[in-house]
Amino acid sequence: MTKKELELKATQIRKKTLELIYKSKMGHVGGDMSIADILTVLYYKVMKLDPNNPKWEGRDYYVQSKGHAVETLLTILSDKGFFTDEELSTFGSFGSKYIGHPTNVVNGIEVNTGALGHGLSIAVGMAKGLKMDNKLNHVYCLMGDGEVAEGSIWEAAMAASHYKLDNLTAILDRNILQISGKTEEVMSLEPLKDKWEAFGFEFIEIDGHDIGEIEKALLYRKDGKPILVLAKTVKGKGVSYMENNKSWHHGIPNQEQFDQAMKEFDEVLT
Ligand SMILES: Cc1ncc(C[n+]2csc(CCOP(=O)(O)OP(=O)(O)O)c2C)c(N)n1
Ligand SMILES: [Mg+2]
Repeated sequence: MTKKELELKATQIRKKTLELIYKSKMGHVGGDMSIADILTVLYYKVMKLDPNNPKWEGRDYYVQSKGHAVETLLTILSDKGFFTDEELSTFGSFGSKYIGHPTNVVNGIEVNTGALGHGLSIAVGMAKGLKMDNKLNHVYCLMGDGEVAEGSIWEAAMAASHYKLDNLTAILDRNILQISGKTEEVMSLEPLKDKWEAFGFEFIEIDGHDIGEIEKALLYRKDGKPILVLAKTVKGKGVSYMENNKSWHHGIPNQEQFDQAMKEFDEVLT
């Protein structure tokens, strides 16, 4: 896919994600919108995957540590053909396996996540295991910025550099907000570059909505070192009234707000 096609795909994914949230009346919309470009590049350009064979041995692995933003991931997985749109339309209803956080009973999802702070440890274990088996598969792990206030993230980071896991790319969705406000007010994180470098990571900072920068960063490799991609993003990206607004962490739009968002997406798509 070209850069232009990926940009359009990301907007289509945002639109479908919001339709899913609106219909099911649940979802973490702000964090979904901030990761749409990153996940689009990962799934349509970067990762080796086979939707017809989700457990294919040659696949790359994705761990979505910020599990609450599952709606974007599920929308992409259905669009890629891991399951049908019809199956996904049961999202959030009683008995459905398509629920508000990632679960590994869903085709294409490797691990259950949602209790924040655990994904990087799981990804480290995967990357270490692959190395022990002399496999070349790559592991990607996406974390929220509020999430990295969890101490377990830093234990995982220590282990990643100790084991020289250069088959691991961690992505930090730096949208500045967590559930209750700005990260720097709730639990200050900066200087993130110094911290990740001190923990032995190769640090790359990008605009998390620039398709070209995302692709370059996700394909970057450094011998003997895990990589941390700090993606500067906007929570609620793509819907004007949601952008940078903490009240859209998990809000559901009313009819008027939904129509407005669809209009804004359609303007980008036409
Ligand atoms: C261990 C744990 N504590 C608290 C929560 C509740 N919670 C869900 S999302 C969230 C905020 C996360 O912020 P961030 O990582 O910045 O994600 P964003 O939505 O901004 O992408 C919190 C505290 C949780 N899921 N897990
Ligand atoms: Mg955040």
